Amino acid sequence: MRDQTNTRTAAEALVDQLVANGVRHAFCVPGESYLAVLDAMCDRDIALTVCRQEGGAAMMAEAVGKATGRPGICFVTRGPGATNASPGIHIARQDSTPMILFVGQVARETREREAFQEIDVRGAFGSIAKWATEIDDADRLTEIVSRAFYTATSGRPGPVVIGLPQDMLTERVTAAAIPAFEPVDTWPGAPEMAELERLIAAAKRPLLILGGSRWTAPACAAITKFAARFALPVVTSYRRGHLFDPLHPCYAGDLGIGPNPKLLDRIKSADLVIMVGGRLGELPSQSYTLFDIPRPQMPFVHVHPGAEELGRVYSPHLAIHATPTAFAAALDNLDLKEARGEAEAAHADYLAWTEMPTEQPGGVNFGAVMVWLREYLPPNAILCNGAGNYAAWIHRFFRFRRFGSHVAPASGSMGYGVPAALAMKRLHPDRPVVCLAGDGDFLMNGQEFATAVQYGAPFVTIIADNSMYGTIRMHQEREYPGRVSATELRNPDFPAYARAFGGFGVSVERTEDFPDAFKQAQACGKPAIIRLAIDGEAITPTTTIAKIRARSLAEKKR
Ligand SMILES: Cc1ncc(C[n+]2csc(CCOP(=O)(O)OP(=O)(O)O)c2C)c(N)n1
Repeated sequence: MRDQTNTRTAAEALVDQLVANGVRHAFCVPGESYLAVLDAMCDRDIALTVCRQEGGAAMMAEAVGKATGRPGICFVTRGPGATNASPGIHIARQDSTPMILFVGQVARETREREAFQEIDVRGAFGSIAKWATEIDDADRLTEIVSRAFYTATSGRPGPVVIGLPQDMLTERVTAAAIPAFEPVDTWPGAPEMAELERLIAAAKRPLLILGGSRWTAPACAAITKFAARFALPVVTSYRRGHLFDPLHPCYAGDLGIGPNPKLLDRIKSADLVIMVGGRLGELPSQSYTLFDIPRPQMPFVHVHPGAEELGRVYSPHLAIHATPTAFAAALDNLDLKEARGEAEAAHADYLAWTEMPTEQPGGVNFGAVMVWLREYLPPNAILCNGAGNYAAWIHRFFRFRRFGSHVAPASGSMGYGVPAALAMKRLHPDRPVVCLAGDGDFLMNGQEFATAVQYGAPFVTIIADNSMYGTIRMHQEREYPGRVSATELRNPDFPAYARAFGGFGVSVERTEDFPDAFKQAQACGKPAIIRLAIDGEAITPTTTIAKIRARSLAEKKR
């Protein structure tokens, strides 16, 4: 509460500064360590979502950072709260997402006694956060929070973690608020763009790969215009499918797990690859086999907002230190009269690979479900998911038509879909939001279904229930055929779970029953769970457990 002296507590100054920086949503699990912040939230214009576990809260903040390009905000308490939040920090780091995690900390005079739940914020988060610090002096709070916004968003974005000693938060401060930050753009230089022009003009089979963060809808539109001018095939990197309309005639496909073999051939035979925004990490690079390291076999242009990423793994023929937004805007000036790529053939390959669902064992064909959803959902729908083999059907058969319509962890963390879907529904109450989850995946943060009910956030969760940690079982059958260990699951009755939490639940045993179930789930106006009975044999869109096992056994006999 404000006193008569016109000073604010450090906690009030902190919340004011969040508001000044455009923060409208924050996610938390409360703790006695930061009561002063919770109190300051009472009279300020921030929608605070109270969650059931810090992992969920941190993933919600990460999802907001991913979707908006501005730091997602999360508050947790010291030791157990902070460590519970760590998966969100790891995702933000690997996915280059701006976020700020505030950790209520023990009082300064008890520090380093291993006081109750004390955590060394700098030590614990030093290697996974972009910056981890603690505010020791209340008078420097606004300076440090301002820096956190710049650090989280500049260059290659990432997570910042800030410890807030409990006694510091109630000190009175006179420091004025620091003006709102704006992310800093890095523009490509004229010599680099001239060299890019020369490389494209000389190429017969150039292609673009889009990935990473620091994109906007106008940047995606500028890239689309550029690709269309020169018929350049455009590939999207793992979990970045929303950067390019898959029905645009230049779209060549998704480069992630289980990509179209024809797409891989096309990339391998390209005579110029231009990677914009992403890192070409382990999954899109097909376990670092697609391009030679350190020097790719074909002319390779890497455009990245983080100077330290250029030359880190791949030694590019041309490095362009620029944000995707600035790079895309600069493309209009390229003068390339003759250049033509092979977009038409690439797009035909993409459509052929994704048009029809593959045959699957069992009553529910998840590919057919995804095809139905892609036709039924409007382009502004947002899909969220975590990790598991079920996601292979999303990547292959769904079509993300708009920037920001897919929110999923490129870092492959399970448990992400429910928190992300809730965060998206809080941000965009008018847009349809669908969470896709595996049975294992869902229960990693399934408790946040209660948060969805509490806030009346009616998104639909579709659980592909195959009663196992399918991805790991698949690897198990490849490496140790027939020796099933720690991958079987006995699941709860998911529709009953939904109802017990105050939501809607239904189980679908046959593909043809899915459309009605989905329409009912959408119409009920509550958070909903549709459980799909997926046959355990249907392990990927193209193979079965039995086939993988038989092949591995045959190979081992040789
Ligand atoms: C937090 C986390 N823990 C463990 C893993 C390793 N992992 C990847 S996929 C997977 C199994 C996923 O099972 P499920 O959600 O049921 O989906 P399925 O693969 O069966 O479709 C596991 C355990 C992970 N990626 N993330």
